[in-house]
Parts: sequence; C-alpha cells; structure tokens
Amino acid sequence: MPRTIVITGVTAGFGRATAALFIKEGWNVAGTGRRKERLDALSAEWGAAFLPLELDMRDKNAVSAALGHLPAPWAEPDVLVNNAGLALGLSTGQEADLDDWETMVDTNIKGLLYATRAVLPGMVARNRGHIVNLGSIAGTYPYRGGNVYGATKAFVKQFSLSLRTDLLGTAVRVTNIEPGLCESEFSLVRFKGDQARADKVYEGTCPLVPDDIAETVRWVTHLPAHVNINRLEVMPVCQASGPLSVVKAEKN
Ligand code: NDP
Ligand code: 8X3
Repeated sequence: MPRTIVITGVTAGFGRATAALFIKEGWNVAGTGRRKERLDALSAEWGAAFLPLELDMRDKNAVSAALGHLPAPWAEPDVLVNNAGLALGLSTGQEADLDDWETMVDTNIKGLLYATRAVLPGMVARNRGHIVNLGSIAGTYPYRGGNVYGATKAFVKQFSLSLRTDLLGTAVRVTNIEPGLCESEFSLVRFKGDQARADKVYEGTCPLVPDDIAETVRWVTHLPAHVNINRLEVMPVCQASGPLSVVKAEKN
C-alpha cells in the first residue's frame, strides 16, 4: 500500500524538493502553501498522488480543518514534515521590526503547533507515524540579527525533544533536522525581494541545496521502525560555527 506524507510549504525550497522525491518514490503527498499558482503547477506536474492545500500556516482554523480531516488516500499520514517557515530581516534586536518578529513567531512556532496538533492524535491512535521538523543551526548558534528567527528554531528543537518524551511508549517518531546555509528562496524572503542582497549570501560559497535536505528527510524516515534520529545538524562543508566574539575596549 502506498504510504502518505504531509509536507507544509511545498511551493518552494526544501518542501518542494522533499515532495518531489517522495512522489517519485510512489508516496501520496499532501502539501500546503499560500501561492495557488504554484500549487496548481505542482498538481499538473505530480498528478493524482498530490493533494494541494492552499492555506496560510498562521490560520489556526484553516490548518486544523485541512490537516485534521484529510481525505482518502491521504487521511492517515505516516509522516508530517513541518517545513513551512521563514526569516524576516537581519536587524539587531534593538532595531528590528516588531511585525517581522510576530510573523516569524506565528509561522515558525504557531503554524508548526497547529499542524502537529492536527495530525499527531491520529498517529498515536494508529501507533504509527513520524513528525519531522525543520529546525535550523540558528536554533543553536546565535548570529547577529538572527534574534527572533533563531529563537523560533530553538523552540522547534526543544519542542521536538519534548514531544519525544510525551510519545515514549508509542511507536511515533520525532526528528528535528537542523540545516545550515542552503540556497532556496529563504534569503529572498528574508530580504523582502531584494535579489542582489539574497545572491550575496551564497556568493563564493558551495551551499547545501534543497535536494540535500529532501535526502535527509528520506533517510530519517526510511530507517528501521525502532530507530529515532532525535536531532540532525547538516551544514555545507564551507560552513562551521565561529568563535565567541569579544569587543576590546580602547585604553584611555
Ligand atoms: P523557502 O522560502 O524556499 O520555502 C518556504 C516555504 O514555506 C514555501 O513553500 C512557502 O510557501 C512556505 N511558507 C512560508 N510561510 C508560510 C505561511 N505563512 N503559510 C504557508 N506556507 C508558508 O525556504 P526553505 O525551503 O529554505 O525553508 C524551509 C524551512 O527550512 C523553513 O522553516 C526554514 O526556516 C528552514 N531552514 C532553511 C534554511 C536555509 O538556509 N534555506 C536553513 C535551515 C532551516 P508560500 O510562500 O507559497 O506560502
Ligand atoms: C537558516 C540558516 O544560518 O541563515 O536557518 O539562519 S541561517
């Protein structure tokens, strides 16, 4: 019997690459996004195995209705990938836009909670399932201007680890994938459509690509049922964590 995966944010980046890989492997894929024209194009490309769900992850009722009552053959998901998310801006905490902060909290934290709560009870009842969250290295290693974005991903990491303890005694698995620099629409969104600034982020680097993350999702979900990858940090070879910073005061 074909297996089923629900992926939030399939209209770009990791979500699209992951959906494409699982469609190729014969899974039924339900995928969310706000951009209808992209969902329509993906439907045309992927055919009947793909269920497009046009919704905003910040809309609790819409997420609960869509993911909590999926039609057959998507009704009993084996995997939920909580991928939809974004960073907005790179300003310091004292200068950042409060609306940007709220959007990140509402999408990266609350949207992920809505989706999880809609799908998890069914997984527990069936004693089968896997929640795969997209955290980030930003949830562990702070960088200047990453303030609330990093904090949302720290939430995702801790929530993932907490869920593991809640689910102890069931067969349901939880994994937090924590990627580093990866070229997608992420920076274009962060810099609000400024393509030149987004391109600068990747200039001269050999970043991860969305297919690398899709492969990672495939690996963690295809391991034997008794194996749970709790956290998985993935960076391109050209990236590493830096030293702590120190500002030295000038002597008078
Ligand atoms: P992209 O910008 O390429 O894709 C983001 C996806 O999320 C899109 O499909 C978008 O769909 C969807 N999305 C965003 N906001 C909403 C919303 N309110 N409602 C519904 N869907 C939404 O980003 P990536 O693929 O790079 O990122 C995916 C995840 O991985 C994010 O959680 C990100 O934080 C994380 N990540 C990214 C890294 C990177 O370097 N790229 C590294 C580490 C983690 P639409 O706009 O159509 O709604
Ligand atoms: C995205 C990776 O380092 O740009 O989560 O925050 S980073």
